[in-house]
Amino acid sequence: MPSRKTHTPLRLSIGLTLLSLALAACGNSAPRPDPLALTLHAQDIKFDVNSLSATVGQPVTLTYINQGVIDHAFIIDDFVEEQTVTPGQTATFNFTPAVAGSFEFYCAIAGHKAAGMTGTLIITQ
Ligand SMILES: [Cu+2]
Repeated sequence: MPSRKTHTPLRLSIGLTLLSLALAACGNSAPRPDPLALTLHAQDIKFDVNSLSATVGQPVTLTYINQGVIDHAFIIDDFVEEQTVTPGQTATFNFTPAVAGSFEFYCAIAGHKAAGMTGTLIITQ
């Protein structure tokens, strides 16, 4: 019957979806903690906070909002790659701290770090 055949692609699609969900579940042998949501506002010329805290092994989602009228950037040396964020733009940085310690974050635009756009990301066990 032609009407039965029209159902087959839908069933196949659902089957593949369930299979991919099952594979995704198998990939995570250890339960991962929920991501930690951090927010940092860049202004002209400062950050709204100069200290951020995170935990080893917990994924971080850092929302970086440029509230200023000039370009700002975000970088943590050897940790988060430099990215310029234009006025009004929001950028999201995802990373998972692997070691404890204090890491400097700053604005990579020339002169901004010296002007005070710097802070510390504190990672604890
Ligand atoms: Cu800046």
